[in-house]
Amino acid sequence: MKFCYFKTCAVLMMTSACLLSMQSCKPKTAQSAATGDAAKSFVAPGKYDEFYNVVSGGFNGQIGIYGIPSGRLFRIVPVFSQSPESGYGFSEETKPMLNTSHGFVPWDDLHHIALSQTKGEHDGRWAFANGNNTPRLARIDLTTFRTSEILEIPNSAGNHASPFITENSEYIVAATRFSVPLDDQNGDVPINTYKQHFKGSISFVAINPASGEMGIAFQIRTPGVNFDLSRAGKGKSHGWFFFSCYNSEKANTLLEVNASQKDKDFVMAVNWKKAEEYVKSGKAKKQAVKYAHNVYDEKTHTAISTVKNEVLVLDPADCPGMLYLIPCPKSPHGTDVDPTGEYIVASGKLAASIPVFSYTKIQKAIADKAFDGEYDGIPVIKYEAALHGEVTKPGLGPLHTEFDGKGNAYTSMFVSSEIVKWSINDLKVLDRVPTYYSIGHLSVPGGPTAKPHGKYMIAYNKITKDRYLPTGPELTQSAQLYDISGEKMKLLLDFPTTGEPHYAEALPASMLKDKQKKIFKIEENAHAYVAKGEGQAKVERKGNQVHVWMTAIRSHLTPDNIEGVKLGDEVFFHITNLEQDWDVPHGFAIKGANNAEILIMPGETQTLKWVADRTGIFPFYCTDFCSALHQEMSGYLRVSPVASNVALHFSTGSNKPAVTDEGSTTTGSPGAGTK
Ligand code: K7E
Ligand code: CUA
Repeated sequence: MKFCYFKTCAVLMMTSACLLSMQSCKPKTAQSAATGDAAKSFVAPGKYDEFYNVVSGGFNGQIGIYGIPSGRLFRIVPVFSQSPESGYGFSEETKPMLNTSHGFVPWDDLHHIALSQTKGEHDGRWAFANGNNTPRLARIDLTTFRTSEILEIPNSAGNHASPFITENSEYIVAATRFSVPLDDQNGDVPINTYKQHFKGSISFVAINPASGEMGIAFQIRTPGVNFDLSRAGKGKSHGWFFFSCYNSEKANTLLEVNASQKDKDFVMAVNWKKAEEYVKSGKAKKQAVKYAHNVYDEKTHTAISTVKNEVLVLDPADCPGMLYLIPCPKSPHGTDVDPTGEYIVASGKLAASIPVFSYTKIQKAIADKAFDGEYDGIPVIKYEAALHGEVTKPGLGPLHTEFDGKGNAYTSMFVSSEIVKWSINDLKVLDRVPTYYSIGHLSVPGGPTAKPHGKYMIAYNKITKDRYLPTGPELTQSAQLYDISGEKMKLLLDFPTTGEPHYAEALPASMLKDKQKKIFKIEENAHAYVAKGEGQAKVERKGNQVHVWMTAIRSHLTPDNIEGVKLGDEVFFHITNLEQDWDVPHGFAIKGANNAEILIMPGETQTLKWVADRTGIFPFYCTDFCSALHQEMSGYLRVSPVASNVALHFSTGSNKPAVTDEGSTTTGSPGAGTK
């Protein structure tokens, strides 16, 4: 790791080694600037935070829910990854959530959050997130903080420019990071035929306004560039989407060098209202594909995975006026639209300035045909014709920009490790603060909406180094909270995060806190194996499967003695939590289970599969300390040899001897029940 030192006011005094290597630079002010202003981030014991902060977990495939301004962690929501804490992805009911066309994929790399919007403002209904590796989108219900739905994206490889959302949640988008041969073609081609065979793809995923359910409305086939990030237009630019693309060189090796050859890459402007018209008029062609769509049903407490076989595809060659390219220096990363919808800020990682484009000028350039030729048949708008202006000398390695709704923009600078505040109107730099270290995304609550909630800004840093007590080679990830209510930005707090945070969105606590689901009503439980009372508890054999309808209530499991299971049997423990009080989950675990515990919420049924791999006695127990007699909340399962004639038998509270298939009782000595 190379370091360079600079004063925060003299950004240009960077060594060229630092710039070339794109490594982080350590601000010289590191210690002195980190005094903080603890009072402003202090939330007294028993008091609530002002904002819920929904934070991507990066390569842990989860989402973290934090309070702002305290930085306290409230919940980890498993999305693309199995969770041993809740049993998500381990229980029989939730395994289908992780089904894909590749089979069961229990992990992904989650980068971006999009909160649902109505009229350009947060509406507090759903959070959406992208799976970057095996391309997927997820929807999280903000009344349960659980993953409700996962949709796989075909014709994609690396779902990075995703899931950005339109101002009325009409669509979220999913644009491929890696161009690849299309799914219905033989992809077994030489890699050096990239230019010929590799294509890009942007999916428009429609959101059902009532249920939130996702469906791929159409895809747009694009040149074989790499899509990085995106934002929807809003207000006057509603109906448009803006995507940053790099690798306009279409390089397929040593991208570090070969995809940075050209002076400019592109921002792709997509007129999606026009695309909708083309779909309506029959311009879209059907393509055979295969992708999974997984939906969790809160009534049956079970997910169903459906495999779909078709997408509608628009070819830009058939759809004039749908796509335009705007030249953008150099390897743009974030593309962000200001609250008014007029300005589009593109952050070129290797650029010395930040170009700000004007929606009005883009429209005029299109009307005037102010083009600089074409790229793969798509008109390229003249840079100057689209440009509002450039922020000059902002810092090094601009990545992402957020807004405060007061005419200011805040851009994260990866290389120079700082946040730069500038004025959208005159493009003047107003303030800069160091970050510790190498900031990636930044987030202002409501920052990507038409009405930012302002007040705070959170930096999500890529490198932690000396900020916390060290923990061996792997250090915690780190976020920092800044006060942006005044003219100058002020650092308030460092707080660690789980996974690698990329983007996050925060919304006022008042939008969510009073509509949280507290229990599932037991009378509405439509699970196929529910036991709505202890009287319905039972054990049944179907071939080598044994199904246990078990109930859990403080402080016993029913049944708690089970005999007659044979070696090799697959035992399905279907456990219904009979509690109807908030905050009383029960857990379930059994020795030797090849998965995890399951945690069952009040009124819910969940299933743990367990295979009897040896004979003997196996204790099972509740894993969540639920009452003073939690330790007593347990039971025993007996496994007998295959040839044994111990009859299937279960009980709670009675202590009768086991029965053989012939009806006589066994005495319990080893080998009992055999003749
Ligand atoms: Cu949104 Cu982190 Cu994937 Cu920038 S990316 S940092
Ligand atoms: Cu139920 Cu511990």
